[in-house]
Amino acid sequence: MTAPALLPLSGRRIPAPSLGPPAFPHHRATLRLSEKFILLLILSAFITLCFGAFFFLPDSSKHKRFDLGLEDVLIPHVDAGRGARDPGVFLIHGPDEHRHREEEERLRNKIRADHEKALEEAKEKLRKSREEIRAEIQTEKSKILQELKTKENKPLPPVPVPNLVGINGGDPEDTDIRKKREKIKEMMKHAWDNYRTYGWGHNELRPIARKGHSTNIFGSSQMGATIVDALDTLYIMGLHDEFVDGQRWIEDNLDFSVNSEVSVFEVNIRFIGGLLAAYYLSGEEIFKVKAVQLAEKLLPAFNTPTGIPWAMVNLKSGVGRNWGWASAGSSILAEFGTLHMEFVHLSYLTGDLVYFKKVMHIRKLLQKMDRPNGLYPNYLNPRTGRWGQYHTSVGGLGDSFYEYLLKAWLMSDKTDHEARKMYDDAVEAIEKHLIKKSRGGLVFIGEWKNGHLEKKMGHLACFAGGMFALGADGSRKDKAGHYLELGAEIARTCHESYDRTALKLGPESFKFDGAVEAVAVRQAEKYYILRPEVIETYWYLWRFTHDPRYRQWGWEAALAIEKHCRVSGGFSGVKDVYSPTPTHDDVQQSFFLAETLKYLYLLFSGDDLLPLDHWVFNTEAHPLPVLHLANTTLAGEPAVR
Ligand code: DMJ
Repeated sequence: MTAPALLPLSGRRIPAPSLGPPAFPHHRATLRLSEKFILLLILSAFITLCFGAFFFLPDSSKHKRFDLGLEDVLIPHVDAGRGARDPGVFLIHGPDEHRHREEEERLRNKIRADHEKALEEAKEKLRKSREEIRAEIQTEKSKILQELKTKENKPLPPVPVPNLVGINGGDPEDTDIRKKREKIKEMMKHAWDNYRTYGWGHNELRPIARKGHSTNIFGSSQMGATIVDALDTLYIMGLHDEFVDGQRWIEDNLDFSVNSEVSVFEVNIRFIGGLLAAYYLSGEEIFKVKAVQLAEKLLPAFNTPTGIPWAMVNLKSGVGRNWGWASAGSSILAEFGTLHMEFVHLSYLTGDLVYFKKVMHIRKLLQKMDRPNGLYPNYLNPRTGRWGQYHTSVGGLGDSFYEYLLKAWLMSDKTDHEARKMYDDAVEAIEKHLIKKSRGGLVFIGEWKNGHLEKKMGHLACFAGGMFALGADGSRKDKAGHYLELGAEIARTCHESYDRTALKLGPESFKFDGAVEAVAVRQAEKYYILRPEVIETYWYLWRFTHDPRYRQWGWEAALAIEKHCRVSGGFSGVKDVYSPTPTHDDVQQSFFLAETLKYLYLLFSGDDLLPLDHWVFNTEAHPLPVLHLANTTLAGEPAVR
């Protein structure tokens, strides 16, 4: 080996002395030590430099370092209220300044301590040989694998099954209604059979291309989203061969040890919700086991400084991150706020409080936060725990957070009073600031954006008609009649949005602007992708009022879907509901089988099928039984079984 040239800090190369054979026996070791010493020197110089830059640069330069990923820690605080520098950021006001300065100081100390720890660890590593390091990694790997194996094989504790009332039946006496229900079942068969033939195992179906389809919410692997999402609909419709077929696929193929980055929210509502409902309805253990395996894979998403989960998580590595489009690296209210029902059931079924604690932590954190006008903004930064853009909506980005507050209360057999209070407070603020009546007398829910009300309502927001009706009983000051009426008004508005189109199907979003009422204006808002929300609201209103108009409106929607969305290879969304000749988007969404067809089927069934005092539907229409949690306030204690 030739002795290397040494590189001093000045950069001038000093030739290594050419002394022939080593002058002393530890020459190789000495050289390795020198290399380590230099490496250490460079490392410490770099860290000192970073500290220097952080502490001695003027304040403004610190605030600009967004690209270092410290933006959330360093968002500037100003007294002047919103909008002064970045209209998208909800700023902190004067009285809180002291608290925030302390918070900054605490964060700075934490960063300093982390750096010192990292330096120590680096020094420690340098002291070890390559073989030692390799062995350490190997041991760590086997330990994790062993832990995983033990977890996967661990039998779940036996739990008393809650009272499962009305999982079959609902046969209508009226022949006409019976026929309608049969027709919906036939539509389900058509959707399922074509998926079975052309898309089996894929997440969704392209009914025209007749092949599988997927989107980034499901990650990169084939997780059979349609199978899992459709199981409980198959079950309640009595399609048992199809149900068993789906069950076999899940037993043999559904594997969560995949290197795939999925949406925590979507996987929770469709997969965990779907598996739990299938378990409760059928009693087949496999669904419970799979639900728990998947839930364990989602847990690393909660490893953020605040405990507000990332929007996405890699199922294999556990690495999480947020959507690139979300304001200032934020998590989304409707995503991290729509985990509660499933996670409470997971704790109930496993006896492991970890799930319950995660969602209660989110709730507690939200309770502590300031809410402008009593409204919850849609964006919350999981690093800093501060609101992002000041945008509130009962449609996309916000919707199911409110739904889950109400349903947490219902699901706890009305013992979770904290959830009910949060729901009541939120609805009062929504009514005050977001709900308006158009000139033509249509009640709509607008969106609060950057200081003003946008008179625009999304198809997604139409679910709220059903939510208001569901929450009527138990409302404050005995305003049950008022909320039922509000739900009916929203149902009427959403029906108008369908009725004012050529296809009698609702647009993605519609406006209330001058002469324009309940009509989409922009081309990009004219599509219908087989969404359920309007039919969902009809069903809840039907259950609470038995007013025949809801069955009539539901039937109109079913006929329109049959006429314009049905193709020989399944059902497809349409791109423009105002064009009499529909263009298809060639996607059969999994929620069409989970929700749209289920709500239609229930609309033409008797109330004894899945009665609402025993079942609560998650936001993907998966029914979960009410847990009679008497004697517990759900405030951190295990559910009483
Ligand atoms: C479904 O996945 C759920 O209903 C979710 O809460 C909102 N969007 C879709 C259906 O439109």
